[in-house]
Amino acid sequence: MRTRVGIIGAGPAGLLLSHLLHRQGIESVVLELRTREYVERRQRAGILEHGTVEVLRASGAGERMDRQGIPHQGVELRFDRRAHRIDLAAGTGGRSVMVYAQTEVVKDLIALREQADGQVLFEAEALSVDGADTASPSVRFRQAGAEQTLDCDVVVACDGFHGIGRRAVPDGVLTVSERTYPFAWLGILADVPPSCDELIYAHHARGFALHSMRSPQVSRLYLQVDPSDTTDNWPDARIWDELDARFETESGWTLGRGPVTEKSITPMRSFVAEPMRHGRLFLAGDAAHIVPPTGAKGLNLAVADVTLLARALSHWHTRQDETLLDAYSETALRRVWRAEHFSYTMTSLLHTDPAATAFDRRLQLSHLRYITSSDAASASLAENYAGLPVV
Ligand code: RFL
Ligand code: PHB
Repeated sequence: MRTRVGIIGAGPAGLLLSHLLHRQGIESVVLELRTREYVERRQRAGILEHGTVEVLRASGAGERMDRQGIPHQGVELRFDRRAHRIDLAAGTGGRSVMVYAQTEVVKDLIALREQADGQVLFEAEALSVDGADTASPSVRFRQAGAEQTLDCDVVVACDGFHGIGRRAVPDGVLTVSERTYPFAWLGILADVPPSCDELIYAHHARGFALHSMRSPQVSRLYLQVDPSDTTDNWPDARIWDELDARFETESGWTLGRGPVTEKSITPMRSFVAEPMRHGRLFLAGDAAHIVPPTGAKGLNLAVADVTLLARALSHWHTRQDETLLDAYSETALRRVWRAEHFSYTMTSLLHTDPAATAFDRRLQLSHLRYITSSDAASASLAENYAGLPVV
């Protein structure tokens, strides 16, 4: 098999890249380990930055998002048993975010690729990338028990944190920066209307909690738990009681309960591998970087990476000019590190570190009070949360 751009992974990064390239007249093949049903159901992100919304809309992938997504102009920080609203639009000259689940973005992109007769091969496991530093790289993959080779001009690894793409880069080329946290998130989906109009990020001595949503009928909730914890320790009643305790306010706010339809625990990590390129192999999205979810940045970074890359590949394709491709890693990493810093800051600000001293806890509360009482500090949070322009 031969294609111009071989893409490993049909997450948001791989699918959007394939779609954007198609619009520029560049053919690609996407190899995806899992089934279509699996990638369409995998519960993950829920918040699209302003720039992500614009990219999806401009590429013709925003039609259902504009009908079913829920625009949010603010978020709530809850601590000391009180609600404090951060006005996203006021702090950013009118930028906002959209509540539209990653599952829906993925479904929309797969449908668009299908309509255009794009090649997305499901249950096709990439095994290795060969010749990354030559002019004709290739991907060896296995589908239905048979091994095949996909010859390409360029390979883009969009295969997530556990993928094989990054590992194809020889030892010593990549610099890895990493941090783990003494927290994980227990996430649930529940068939109950959200108890709030905007997301609630709650800081509490018992630990962080987040109230998000998927639709007017479905709530998405998270609790900070120990990384070694398991869902077996969290029967539904215990989850609701713990959410009640962490979201409690002095004005008597109540959380609606409903049937829990999904439950999982996710560890938290910060990770960057740089540069995001080795010869004709490019890394994009979670394959190159991970952020803890508190800043809601992972999916948005994936979209920003492939938007840059699609532009650079198109420039190369139409003008035989590699300038933008050469600039890809440095340009993408500038945004990646801003998001790394913001995600780290939001995580440290809102979680309860079991090893924190009384001094640390006083600083944390002081920081929360500053952010929610200073226009300058809340505008800075709003600017980072709603997101910087994509290009
Ligand atoms: P993905 O989505 O992990 O897709 C990678 C794809 O590659 C496939 N794959 C392979 N295919 C072929 N051959 C192989 N050898 C392969 N190995 C792997 C995988 O099956 C998969 O389909 O990476 P991508 O495209 O870079 O997208 C990144 C996002 O998924 C991720 O950053 C976000 O979900 C992170 N995230 C959030 N991001 C946000 O922007 N806003 C949020 O509100 C937000 N909330 C979250 C999150 C992530 C979470 N978890 C579960 C980690 C909340 C949570 C709980
Ligand atoms: C979600 O809706 O899944 C979500 C929202 C905000 C975050 C993380 C996850 O910061």
